[in-house]
Amino acid sequence: MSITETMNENRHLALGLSDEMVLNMYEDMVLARKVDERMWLLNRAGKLPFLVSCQGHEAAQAGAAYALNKKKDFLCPYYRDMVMAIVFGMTAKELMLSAFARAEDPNSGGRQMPGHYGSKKYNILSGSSVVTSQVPHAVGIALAGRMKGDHPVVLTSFGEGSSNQGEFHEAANFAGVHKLPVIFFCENNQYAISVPLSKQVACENIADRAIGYGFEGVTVDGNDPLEVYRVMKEAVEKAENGGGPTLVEAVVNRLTPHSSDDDDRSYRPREEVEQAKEKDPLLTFSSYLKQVGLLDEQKEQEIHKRIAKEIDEATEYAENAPNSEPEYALKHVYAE
Ligand SMILES: Cc1ncc(C[n+]2csc(CCOP(=O)(O)OP(=O)(O)O)c2C)c(N)n1
Ligand SMILES: [Mg+2]
Repeated sequence: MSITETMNENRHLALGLSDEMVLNMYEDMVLARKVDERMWLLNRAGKLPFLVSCQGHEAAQAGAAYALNKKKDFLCPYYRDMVMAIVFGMTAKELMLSAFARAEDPNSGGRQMPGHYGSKKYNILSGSSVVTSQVPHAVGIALAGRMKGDHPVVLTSFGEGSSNQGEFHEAANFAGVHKLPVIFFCENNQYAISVPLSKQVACENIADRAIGYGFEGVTVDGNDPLEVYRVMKEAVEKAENGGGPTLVEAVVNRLTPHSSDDDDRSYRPREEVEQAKEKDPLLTFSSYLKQVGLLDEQKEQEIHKRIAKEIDEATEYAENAPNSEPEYALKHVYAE
C-alpha cells in the first residue's frame, strides 16, 4: 500500500479526530436522518403539520459542528441544521417535542415551527423564519463576546439562496471590517425552493462573495464530513487567533422536496434526485468507516437498532406530551 493510500485510509486520524469521535459523528448523522424520516411518516399520517428536512446536508453539518467547541462557541443555525443541533446536545426526544409543538419543546415551547432551533443551554440562538436574519445576530454575538472577553467563535449557517439577502452582505461587511470570529457557513444545495442555482446567482461559487468583504471564502464538498471538518477547523483556528471571519460554502444535495408542503416533481428532474442519492453522505461515510475497520455490517445494524428504539420512545413521549397553555403564545410578546 502506498503512503497516499495509507493517509487516505486514516484521514480522520490525520485531522486529529479519534476513532471514537468519527464514529460519534456518524451516529449523529444517522440519528438526524432517522428522526427526519420518522417526521415525514408522521407528517404523511397527519400527525405533524410541517417539516423541513436535513436529508443530504448531514455530512456538511456534522463536519462543521465538530470543528467547534460546544461549551464555548455559539450556533446561529437555520432550519435544516438538525445535525448541528444534535452535536450541540439536542436529543431525539427534544426534537420530537419540537415537531409536535409541545409545551416541553426546548426551542420555543411549541411556539415556533419545527426546525427553528434555539436553546440557551446548548448555545444555540433562537432564529426567525425570515431567512438570513440569524446572520447579523451571529456577528453581534461575536462582537459582544469580544467586548465581554469570552471570545466565542460563532457559526452561522444559511442556504445559498439566502446569501442574496441584504442581511448577509451587511453582516459580512461588518464582520470583515472588525475581523470578528464568525464563520459564515453556506449550505449550497443548489435550490431555493424551486429556483435553481443558475437563476439565483451569477457568480461561480458562493464562496467568491467573501473577497468583497476582505476575507477568505472556501468551497468544499459537503458530502464529505472530513473535508468539511478540515476546512472548518482551519477557519475556527483563524477566528480564534484574531484572523477574522471565513465564508465556507459546502456544496450538498437536497434529497427531499424543499419542505413537507412542496412537490419537487414539477421542477426537478427525477434523474437528478437519483444521482444525488448515489452520493448520499450517509452511504459514503459508512463505506469510509468500513474501509478503515471501524464499522462492519453487524455494528452498523446495532447502531440503527439502538437509534430506532430511541426514536420510537421519543415519538411516543412527544405524541402524548401536553400542549402549552394557549396564553403562552403571548409570552415574550408584551412586557410583563
Ligand atoms: C426573507 C424571506 N424571504 C422568503 C422566505 C420564504 N422562504 C423560505 S425558505 C426559502 C428558500 C431558501 O433557499 P436557500 O437559502 O437556498 O435555503 P435551502 O432551503 O435551499 O436550504 C424561501 C424563499 C423567507 N422565509 N424569508
Ligand atoms: Mg438552497
